[in-house]
Amino acid sequence: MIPPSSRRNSKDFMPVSVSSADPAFSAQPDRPWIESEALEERLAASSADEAHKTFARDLARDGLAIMDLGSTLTELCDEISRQTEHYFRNGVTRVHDAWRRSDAIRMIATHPEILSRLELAYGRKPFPFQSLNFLRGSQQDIHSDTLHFHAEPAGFMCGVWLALEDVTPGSGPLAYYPGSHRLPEMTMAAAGAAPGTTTPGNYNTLYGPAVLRQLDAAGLTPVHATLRKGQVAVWAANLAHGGSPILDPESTRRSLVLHYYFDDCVYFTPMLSRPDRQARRLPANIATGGWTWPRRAGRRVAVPLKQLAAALYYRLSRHTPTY
Ligand SMILES: O=C(O)CCC(=O)C(=O)O
Repeated sequence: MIPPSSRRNSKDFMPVSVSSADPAFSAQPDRPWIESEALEERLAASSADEAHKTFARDLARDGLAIMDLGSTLTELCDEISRQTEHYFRNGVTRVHDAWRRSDAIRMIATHPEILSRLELAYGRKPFPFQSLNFLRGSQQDIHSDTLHFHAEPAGFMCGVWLALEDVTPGSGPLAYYPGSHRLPEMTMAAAGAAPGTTTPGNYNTLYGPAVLRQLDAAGLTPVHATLRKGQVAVWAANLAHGGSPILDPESTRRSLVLHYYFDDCVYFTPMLSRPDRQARRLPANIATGGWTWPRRAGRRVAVPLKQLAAALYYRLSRHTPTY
Protein backbone atom coordinates (compact mmCIF):
# COMPACT_ATOMS: atom_id res chain seq x y z
CA MET A 1 0.00 0.00 0.00
CA ILE A 2 1.37 3.40 -0.92
CA PRO A 3 0.64 6.37 1.34
CA PRO A 4 -1.87 8.59 -0.54
CA SER A 5 0.29 11.70 -0.26
CA SER A 6 2.97 9.94 -2.34
CA ARG A 7 0.74 9.24 -5.33
CA ARG A 8 1.77 12.28 -7.22
CA ASN A 9 3.49 12.31 -10.52
CA SER A 10 6.26 14.88 -10.54
CA LYS A 11 7.74 14.52 -14.00
CA ASP A 12 9.78 17.61 -13.36
CA PHE A 13 13.43 16.64 -13.04
CA MET A 14 14.85 20.04 -12.21
CA PRO A 15 17.01 20.10 -9.09
CA VAL A 16 15.59 22.58 -6.61
CA SER A 17 17.36 24.94 -4.35
CA VAL A 18 17.16 23.85 -0.75
CA SER A 19 19.05 26.86 0.51
CA SER A 20 17.36 29.27 2.81
CA ALA A 21 17.74 32.99 3.18
CA ASP A 22 17.32 32.57 6.93
CA PRO A 23 20.76 32.37 8.62
CA ALA A 24 19.18 30.22 11.36
CA PHE A 25 19.12 27.39 8.83
CA SER A 26 22.48 27.92 7.18
CA ALA A 27 24.47 25.98 9.81
CA GLN A 28 24.47 22.17 9.72
CA PRO A 29 21.87 20.85 12.18
CA ASP A 30 22.88 18.36 14.86
CA ARG A 31 19.70 16.39 14.22
CA PRO A 32 18.07 15.66 10.87
CA TRP A 33 15.32 18.21 10.21
CA ILE A 34 12.83 15.35 9.92
CA GLU A 35 13.53 14.50 13.57
CA SER A 36 13.41 18.08 14.75
CA GLU A 37 10.59 20.23 16.14
CA ALA A 38 11.94 22.93 13.80
CA LEU A 39 10.96 21.01 10.64
CA GLU A 40 7.93 23.16 9.78
CA GLU A 41 9.84 26.36 10.45
CA ARG A 42 12.64 25.11 8.26
CA LEU A 43 10.25 24.17 5.44
CA ALA A 44 8.53 27.54 5.67
CA ALA A 45 11.90 29.26 5.22
CA SER A 46 12.85 27.10 2.23
CA SER A 47 12.20 27.94 -1.42
CA ALA A 48 11.82 24.22 -2.24
CA ASP A 49 8.64 23.20 -4.07
CA GLU A 50 5.61 21.56 -2.42
CA ALA A 51 6.55 18.05 -3.62
CA HIS A 52 9.86 18.34 -1.76
CA LYS A 53 8.15 19.63 1.37
CA THR A 54 5.51 16.90 1.31
CA PHE A 55 8.30 14.34 0.92
CA ALA A 56 10.04 15.70 4.04
CA ARG A 57 6.75 15.67 6.01
CA ASP A 58 5.95 12.09 4.93
CA LEU A 59 9.42 10.97 5.98
CA ALA A 60 9.11 12.75 9.34
CA ARG A 61 5.67 11.23 10.02
CA ASP A 62 6.02 7.66 8.75
CA GLY A 63 9.78 7.11 8.55
CA LEU A 64 9.28 6.25 4.86
CA ALA A 65 8.35 8.47 1.94
CA ILE A 66 7.77 7.59 -1.70
CA MET A 67 8.75 9.71 -4.68
CA ASP A 68 7.69 9.29 -8.24
CA LEU A 69 10.17 10.88 -10.59
CA GLY A 70 8.24 10.24 -13.78
CA SER A 71 8.71 8.16 -16.90
CA THR A 72 12.36 8.98 -17.57
CA LEU A 73 13.29 6.84 -14.57
CA THR A 74 11.70 3.76 -16.08
CA GLU A 75 14.28 3.82 -18.89
CA LEU A 76 17.03 4.07 -16.32
CA CYS A 77 15.48 1.09 -14.51
CA ASP A 78 15.74 -0.98 -17.71
CA GLU A 79 19.35 0.10 -18.15
CA ILE A 80 20.21 -0.89 -14.57
CA SER A 81 18.57 -4.29 -15.13
CA ARG A 82 20.54 -4.75 -18.39
CA GLN A 83 23.82 -3.77 -16.77
CA THR A 84 23.37 -6.16 -13.83
CA GLU A 85 21.59 -9.12 -15.51
CA HIS A 86 24.83 -11.11 -15.93
CA TYR A 87 25.36 -11.36 -12.16
CA PHE A 88 22.15 -13.29 -11.63
CA ARG A 89 23.36 -16.72 -12.71
CA ASN A 90 23.70 -19.93 -10.75
CA GLY A 91 21.19 -18.97 -8.08
CA VAL A 92 22.62 -15.51 -7.36
CA THR A 93 19.85 -13.17 -6.21
CA ARG A 94 21.79 -10.34 -4.53
CA VAL A 95 24.71 -8.22 -5.75
CA HIS A 96 26.71 -5.79 -3.62
CA ASP A 97 28.15 -2.59 -5.01
CA ALA A 98 27.37 -3.14 -8.69
CA TRP A 99 27.59 0.69 -8.88
CA ARG A 100 31.34 0.18 -9.42
CA ARG A 101 30.64 -1.20 -12.90
CA SER A 102 27.29 0.35 -13.75
CA ASP A 103 27.00 3.96 -14.85
CA ALA A 104 23.20 3.60 -14.72
CA ILE A 105 23.36 2.85 -10.97
CA ARG A 106 25.72 5.76 -10.43
CA MET A 107 23.30 7.95 -12.36
CA ILE A 108 20.32 7.15 -10.13
CA ALA A 109 22.47 7.26 -6.97
CA THR A 110 23.44 10.85 -7.79
CA HIS A 111 20.09 11.91 -9.23
CA PRO A 112 19.68 15.62 -8.39
CA GLU A 113 16.05 15.20 -7.37
CA ILE A 114 16.92 12.51 -4.82
CA LEU A 115 19.89 14.46 -3.47
CA SER A 116 17.93 17.70 -3.15
CA ARG A 117 15.01 16.03 -1.34
CA LEU A 118 17.38 14.34 1.10
CA GLU A 119 19.24 17.57 1.72
CA LEU A 120 16.00 19.38 2.44
CA ALA A 121 14.79 16.63 4.80
CA TYR A 122 18.08 16.21 6.67
CA GLY A 123 19.82 19.59 6.49
CA ARG A 124 23.19 18.16 5.43
CA LYS A 125 24.55 17.07 2.06
CA PRO A 126 23.89 13.38 1.36
CA PHE A 127 26.22 10.99 -0.44
CA PRO A 128 25.49 7.43 -1.59
CA PHE A 129 27.98 4.87 -0.26
CA GLN A 130 26.66 1.40 -1.09
CA SER A 131 24.34 -0.38 -3.51
CA LEU A 132 22.51 -3.71 -3.45
CA ASN A 133 20.69 -5.24 -6.42
CA PHE A 134 18.02 -7.85 -5.83
CA LEU A 135 16.53 -10.20 -8.40
CA ARG A 136 13.80 -11.49 -6.07
CA GLY A 137 12.25 -10.51 -2.76
CA SER A 138 14.98 -10.45 -0.11
CA GLN A 139 12.84 -12.01 2.68
CA GLN A 140 15.20 -10.19 5.04
CA ASP A 141 14.19 -10.22 8.70
CA ILE A 142 12.73 -7.00 10.05
CA HIS A 143 15.57 -4.73 11.18
CA SER A 144 16.67 -1.12 11.39
CA ASP A 145 19.70 0.14 9.56
CA THR A 146 20.90 1.81 12.77
CA LEU A 147 22.40 -1.53 13.83
CA HIS A 148 24.48 -1.77 10.65
CA PHE A 149 25.14 1.80 9.55
CA HIS A 150 25.12 4.45 12.17
CA ALA A 151 26.35 8.01 12.33
CA GLU A 152 27.34 10.61 14.85
CA PRO A 153 25.29 12.77 15.16
CA ALA A 154 22.58 10.11 15.10
CA GLY A 155 20.04 9.82 12.31
CA PHE A 156 22.21 10.99 9.42
CA MET A 157 21.77 7.86 7.31
CA CYS A 158 18.94 6.66 5.10
CA GLY A 159 18.01 3.90 2.65
CA VAL A 160 16.71 4.52 -0.88
CA TRP A 161 14.82 1.70 -2.61
CA LEU A 162 14.08 1.78 -6.35
CA ALA A 163 11.59 -0.59 -8.00
CA LEU A 164 13.22 -1.81 -11.23
CA GLU A 165 9.94 -3.50 -12.17
CA ASP A 166 6.34 -3.30 -10.87
CA VAL A 167 6.21 -5.04 -7.48
CA THR A 168 3.52 -7.70 -7.32
CA PRO A 169 1.94 -8.68 -3.97
CA GLY A 170 3.27 -12.27 -4.16
CA SER A 171 6.86 -11.30 -4.91
CA GLY A 172 7.87 -10.46 -1.32
CA PRO A 173 7.46 -6.66 -1.27
CA LEU A 174 9.51 -4.46 1.01
CA ALA A 175 7.72 -4.43 4.39
CA TYR A 176 7.96 -1.56 6.85
CA TYR A 177 6.40 -0.34 10.08
CA PRO A 178 5.24 3.30 9.78
CA GLY A 179 6.19 5.26 12.88
CA SER A 180 8.81 2.76 14.08
CA HIS A 181 11.62 5.21 13.36
CA ARG A 182 10.58 7.02 16.56
CA LEU A 183 11.07 3.96 18.80
CA PRO A 184 14.26 3.63 20.86
CA GLU A 185 17.09 2.17 18.77
CA MET A 186 17.33 -1.59 19.20
CA THR A 187 20.94 -2.59 19.89
CA MET A 188 22.49 -6.03 20.29
CA ALA A 189 22.94 -5.25 24.01
CA ALA A 190 19.25 -4.29 24.35
CA ALA A 191 18.39 -7.54 22.55
CA GLY A 192 20.35 -9.49 25.20
CA ALA A 193 23.80 -10.02 23.65
CA ALA A 194 26.89 -9.53 25.81
CA PRO A 195 28.93 -6.53 24.59
CA GLY A 196 31.20 -7.33 21.66
CA THR A 197 29.79 -10.80 21.07
CA THR A 198 27.72 -10.28 17.92
CA THR A 199 27.64 -13.32 15.63
CA PRO A 200 25.32 -14.24 12.75
CA GLY A 201 23.79 -16.72 15.22
CA ASN A 202 22.87 -14.32 18.01
CA TYR A 203 21.93 -11.65 15.46
CA ASN A 204 19.23 -14.02 14.19
CA THR A 205 18.16 -15.48 17.52
CA LEU A 206 18.30 -12.31 19.65
CA TYR A 207 18.04 -9.18 17.52
CA GLY A 208 15.26 -10.19 15.09
CA PRO A 209 12.83 -11.42 17.80
CA ALA A 210 13.63 -8.39 20.02
CA VAL A 211 12.68 -6.00 17.19
CA LEU A 212 9.39 -7.84 16.62
CA ARG A 213 8.58 -7.73 20.36
CA GLN A 214 9.31 -4.01 20.43
CA LEU A 215 7.03 -3.38 17.42
CA ASP A 216 4.29 -5.51 18.92
CA ALA A 217 4.50 -3.69 22.26
CA ALA A 218 4.22 -0.37 20.42
CA GLY A 219 1.13 -1.64 18.55
CA LEU A 220 2.70 -1.00 15.14
CA THR A 221 1.72 -3.02 12.10
CA PRO A 222 3.52 -3.58 8.78
CA VAL A 223 2.75 -2.07 5.40
CA HIS A 224 3.88 -3.60 2.10
CA ALA A 225 5.42 -1.20 -0.41
CA THR A 226 4.00 -2.48 -3.70
CA LEU A 227 5.78 0.17 -5.73
CA ARG A 228 5.50 0.67 -9.46
CA LYS A 229 8.55 0.50 -11.68
CA GLY A 230 10.54 3.72 -11.28
CA GLN A 231 9.10 4.68 -7.90
CA VAL A 232 11.54 5.35 -5.11
CA ALA A 233 11.04 4.75 -1.38
CA VAL A 234 13.27 6.45 1.17
CA TRP A 235 13.44 5.18 4.75
CA ALA A 236 14.88 6.77 7.86
CA ALA A 237 17.80 4.98 9.53
CA ASN A 238 15.76 3.69 12.49
CA LEU A 239 12.71 2.53 10.51
CA ALA A 240 11.93 -1.17 11.04
CA HIS A 241 11.81 -2.80 7.60
CA GLY A 242 12.65 -6.01 5.77
CA GLY A 243 11.47 -8.30 2.99
CA SER A 244 8.05 -9.95 3.28
CA PRO A 245 7.71 -13.67 2.40
CA ILE A 246 7.68 -14.63 -1.30
CA LEU A 247 4.27 -16.17 -1.97
CA ASP A 248 4.77 -16.68 -5.72
CA PRO A 249 7.97 -18.72 -6.21
CA GLU A 250 8.09 -17.84 -9.92
CA SER A 251 8.10 -14.10 -9.27
CA THR A 252 10.97 -11.71 -9.68
CA ARG A 253 11.24 -8.41 -7.81
CA ARG A 254 14.12 -6.57 -9.42
CA SER A 255 15.10 -3.71 -7.15
CA LEU A 256 17.99 -1.51 -6.18
CA VAL A 257 18.80 -0.39 -2.65
CA LEU A 258 21.16 2.53 -2.08
CA HIS A 259 22.43 3.58 1.31
CA TYR A 260 23.26 7.22 1.99
CA TYR A 261 25.27 8.98 4.64
CA PHE A 262 25.53 12.74 5.13
CA ASP A 263 28.56 15.01 5.19
CA ASP A 264 30.56 15.83 8.29
CA CYS A 265 29.57 12.89 10.46
CA VAL A 266 31.36 9.95 12.06
CA TYR A 267 30.30 6.70 10.37
CA PHE A 268 30.33 3.40 12.25
CA THR A 269 28.84 -0.11 12.63
CA PRO A 270 27.12 -0.48 16.04
CA MET A 271 26.75 -4.26 15.61
CA LEU A 272 30.54 -4.62 15.59
CA SER A 273 31.31 -1.88 18.09
CA ARG A 274 32.12 -2.41 21.75
CA PRO A 275 31.66 0.04 24.61
CA ASP A 276 35.40 0.83 24.41
CA ARG A 277 35.78 0.69 20.61
CA GLN A 278 33.62 2.22 17.91
CA ALA A 279 33.84 0.15 14.69
CA ARG A 280 34.39 3.13 12.40
CA ARG A 281 33.74 3.09 8.70
CA LEU A 282 35.43 4.77 5.80
CA PRO A 283 32.46 4.82 3.43
CA ALA A 284 32.86 4.90 -0.33
CA ASN A 285 31.37 7.90 -2.05
CA ILE A 286 29.55 6.79 -5.21
CA ALA A 287 29.39 10.40 -6.41
CA THR A 288 33.18 10.86 -6.41
CA GLY A 289 34.39 7.26 -6.73
CA GLY A 290 36.56 7.90 -3.66
CA TRP A 291 35.77 7.90 0.04
CA THR A 292 34.24 10.32 2.47
CA TRP A 293 36.38 10.65 5.55
CA PRO A 294 34.52 10.64 8.88
CA ARG A 295 34.53 14.02 10.60
CA ARG A 296 33.48 15.40 13.94
CA ALA A 297 32.73 19.14 14.09
CA GLY A 298 34.48 19.57 10.76
CA ARG A 299 37.71 17.78 11.78
CA ARG A 300 38.80 14.40 10.48
CA VAL A 301 38.68 11.55 13.00
CA ALA A 302 40.93 8.49 12.93
CA VAL A 303 39.96 5.33 11.10
CA PRO A 304 41.68 2.11 12.28
CA LEU A 305 44.48 0.96 9.96
CA LYS A 306 42.72 -2.36 9.41
CA GLN A 307 39.60 -0.60 8.18
CA LEU A 308 41.66 1.70 5.98
CA ALA A 309 43.49 -1.25 4.40
CA ALA A 310 40.19 -3.12 3.85
CA ALA A 311 38.62 -0.04 2.19
CA LEU A 312 41.69 0.40 -0.05
CA TYR A 313 41.71 -3.25 -1.06
CA TYR A 314 37.97 -3.24 -1.73
CA ARG A 315 38.26 -0.13 -3.86
CA LEU A 316 41.21 -1.33 -5.94
CA SER A 317 39.71 -4.78 -6.51
CA ARG A 318 36.40 -3.22 -7.68
CA HIS A 319 34.87 -6.36 -6.20
CA THR A 320 31.10 -6.90 -6.50
CA PRO A 321 30.21 -9.68 -4.01
CA THR A 322 27.25 -11.84 -5.02
CA TYR A 323 25.02 -14.15 -2.95
O1 LIG B 1 14.40 -5.10 -0.37
C1 LIG B 1 14.10 -5.72 0.61
O2 LIG B 1 13.34 -6.70 0.59
C2 LIG B 1 14.68 -5.35 1.97
C3 LIG B 1 15.93 -4.55 1.84
C4 LIG B 1 16.50 -4.22 3.16
O3 LIG B 1 15.95 -4.53 4.17
C5 LIG B 1 17.75 -3.46 3.26
O4 LIG B 1 18.44 -3.29 2.25
O5 LIG B 1 18.09 -3.03 4.39
